[in-house]
Amino acid sequence: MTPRLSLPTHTFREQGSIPGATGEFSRIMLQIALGGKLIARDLRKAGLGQLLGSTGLTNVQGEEVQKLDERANQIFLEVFEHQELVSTLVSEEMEKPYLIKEANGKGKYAVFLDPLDGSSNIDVNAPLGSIFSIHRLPGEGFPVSEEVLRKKGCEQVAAGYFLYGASVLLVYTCGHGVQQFTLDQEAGEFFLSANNLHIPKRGKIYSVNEGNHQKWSSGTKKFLHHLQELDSQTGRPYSSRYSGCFVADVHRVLCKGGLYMYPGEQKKPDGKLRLMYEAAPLSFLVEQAGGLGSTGVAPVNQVTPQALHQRVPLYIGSQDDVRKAEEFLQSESMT
Ligand code: AFP
Repeated sequence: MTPRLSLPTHTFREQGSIPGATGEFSRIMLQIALGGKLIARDLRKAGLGQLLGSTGLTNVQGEEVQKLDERANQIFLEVFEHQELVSTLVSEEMEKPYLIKEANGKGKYAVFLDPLDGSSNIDVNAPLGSIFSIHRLPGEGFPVSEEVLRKKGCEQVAAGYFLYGASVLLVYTCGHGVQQFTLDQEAGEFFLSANNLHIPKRGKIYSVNEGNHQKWSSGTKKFLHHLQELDSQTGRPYSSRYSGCFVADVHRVLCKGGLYMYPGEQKKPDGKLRLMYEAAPLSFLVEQAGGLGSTGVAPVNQVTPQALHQRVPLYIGSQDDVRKAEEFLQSESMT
């Protein structure tokens, strides 16, 4: 039986194959992995302690903060506290960038986080995720201003997610393909469970909250109608799957093909998903697997952020399916 490849072994082996690699990325990945393990541990026993329910607070997004949202954010703050590589954390749960004291502004990297994605699933034991994106900062000892942090998705050095489901998965890319690791809870370690994930060029699944149908543009409505038409030659109608957790729905289309969308709406033209720590990291990862991440009119990772918590409309998944969505949306914008 081939020995299982642990995350530390895999990252150190990868590092050896990248010219000039210093091992810094490996160290950051292992710290992120520790964050995922600690969150998975708390989720497993959330119903047994005082971790379910709301804090009664609202975050910068104006959304109600669940106790586990706050706990997940705190875990990542603690994981990155005693190190000097990462100088800054940007999180869905914090309005301002968090400067890590020990790094004293000298860290070369910034980590962008959605510490717990799918919060509406917490109290019903449905899938949850964490999303991370790593950017290289321009040199050491500079003031970490918001302007410096507003970097395009195409500048990410790594991105990925944890999926807290029947198994706990870590799926990430550092620009050399997409790897999937599964947590062996007894061993307390992630082991490689899928190498170089590749998304099918086209699928038969779409993920969207159809309850918002009346709020969509005519182009979006026409696209959904297209997916639902009876046409066996093009494998339509597609099946609808929507979990309420972006990570879980994107993982499904990554494995099986299809697309996830959170369209813009008449009163919310930018939709709901945040660019820097939701849409951009998963677009980077999906593109590394041969798929696409689009705002409907442009690649997500070519968008220049105007604000750290900026939202974007999102169509992400198989190349042919995202391109078809763009056709419907762009034909509408020309009318
Ligand atoms: P929460 O983390 O606030 O539950 O938002 C989850 C999310 O960002 C994404 O994970 C889901 O796909 C989407 O929002 C669900 O939003 P709707 O409930 O509006 O469909």
